[in-house]
Amino acid sequence: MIRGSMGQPEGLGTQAGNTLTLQGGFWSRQFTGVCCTIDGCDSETIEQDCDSINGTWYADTSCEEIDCDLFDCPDINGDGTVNVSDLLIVIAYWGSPGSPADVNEDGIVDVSDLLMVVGNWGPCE
Ligand SMILES: [Ca+2]
Ligand SMILES: [Ca+2]
Repeated sequence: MIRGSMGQPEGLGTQAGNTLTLQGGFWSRQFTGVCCTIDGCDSETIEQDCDSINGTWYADTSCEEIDCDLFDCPDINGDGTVNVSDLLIVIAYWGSPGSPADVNEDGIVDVSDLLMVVGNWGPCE
């Protein structure tokens, strides 16, 4: 098993699209996601590389489709701080599609959005 020694525990965050395939006896890595960091969006990354630079990785998308600024500061109610108010909005819209609480813009409010709020706790810069 390649995975499991670093990064988030299984079941937390986005694990979809992680692709390690055995081809012709060699492990080949497929670049099927993008990585949002405080510096912006990196295209053609894999999850492990993104984890190593403390980025947030998204499968099967492109930098054109993702707004990384929101990832740096998921301030849902726009008061300049990520705090319990934003957390409560995520909980209030849990499972809802098309909500402003869908901070990672994957179409649903779920644990990924919750983790982004918790992981960016505090004033926006
Ligand atoms: Ca806020
Ligand atoms: Ca989401």
